[in-house]
Amino acid sequence: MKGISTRAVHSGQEPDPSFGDVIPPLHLSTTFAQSSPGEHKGFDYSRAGNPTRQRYETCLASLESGTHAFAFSSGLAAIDAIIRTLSPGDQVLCCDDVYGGTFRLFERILKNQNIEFRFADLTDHSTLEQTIGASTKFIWVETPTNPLLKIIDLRHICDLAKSKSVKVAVDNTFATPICQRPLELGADIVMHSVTKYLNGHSDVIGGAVITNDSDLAEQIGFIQFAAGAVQAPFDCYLAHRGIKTLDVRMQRHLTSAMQIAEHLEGHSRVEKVLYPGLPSHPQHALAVKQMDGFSGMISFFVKGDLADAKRVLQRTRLFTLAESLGGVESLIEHPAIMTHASLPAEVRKDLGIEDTLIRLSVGIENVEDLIEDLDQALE
Ligand code: P1T
Repeated sequence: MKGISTRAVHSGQEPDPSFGDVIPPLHLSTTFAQSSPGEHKGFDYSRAGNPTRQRYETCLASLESGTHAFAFSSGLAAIDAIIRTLSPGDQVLCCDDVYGGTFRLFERILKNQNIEFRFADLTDHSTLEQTIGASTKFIWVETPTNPLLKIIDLRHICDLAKSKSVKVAVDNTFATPICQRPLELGADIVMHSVTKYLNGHSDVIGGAVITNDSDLAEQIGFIQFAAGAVQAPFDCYLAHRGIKTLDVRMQRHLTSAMQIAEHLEGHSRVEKVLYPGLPSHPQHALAVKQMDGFSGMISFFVKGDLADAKRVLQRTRLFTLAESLGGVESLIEHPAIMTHASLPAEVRKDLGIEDTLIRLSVGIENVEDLIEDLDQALE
């Protein structure tokens, strides 16, 4: 198999047979001519399948070492489709620290379909064993988690889950396949908010599901076709284009993030830094073993209170105060008020998502400019 950067550039990008376009054309058509009822060239209607989407899905599958991939209209639509494979009465055991929107989808929508969600600290192996029950069908893992950047042992979870016939789903948005490939570690299904690193340019909302379990693939494909949360062709085209530079972008994101994390750790105004690449991170050894790099997300606590955190958030000039992550431009945000506002205050408090917690998405700008920007905001 070719290297991941080669596959990011070439997978699904074979020159078009009609005119030899090196960049395959964008197929916007919603429907396809048939020579006789049911006879066509592989596509009949774009919700069911589209050539631009299919090329992009080939690339997604290749990068995550999967056999099947599905491009969804958002990360949350991808998560929704995975959970819809379950039946009433089934249980999902979920890591306690997840994106606020994932928590909201589980607790306020999917719970009403009689699916139970149990949240537990999956960095603790004894909790994991005790919490898996007879009705547990999926273990849902983010690693690194959003926003506390905990690292969860995928190999351990997958081995344990397999012994109990439970499937493991991994939200690989923060790590990307450049830093971590969960299917290779035994996971059954991987999803992404493509909105983030995979597209990389903050101009597409998208989701992806990748698996090498053909039964799961059949179910996800049917749910996508029947419920309709497909990614539009133009967005597939943009995301596929963005992915070509995924490896080079990630190398810059993670190198700069390491430098910034080290700098913040020595800063007098900073209480604590959370970054899996720092030896002070509680699961640093696991991160070294499990990941090929620690990605570009950093969370840190400023000294003081909410007012001090807000001052920093209002004063950065290169880091834009905005939700989301994974784009070429650096972003800064306040999880308690922004991305994780949908968590009840007591849940946030128990988890440690405090008012002084700030999250950075380190972009690909010159790192010395980013450090200077943070320094003047922290001053
Ligand atoms: O926004 P959407 O493409 O639907 O993806 C949802 C999602 C799923 N999983 C993770 C780990 C995520 O971080 C997200 C979206 N997160 C943000 C918008 C954010 O700022 O954290």
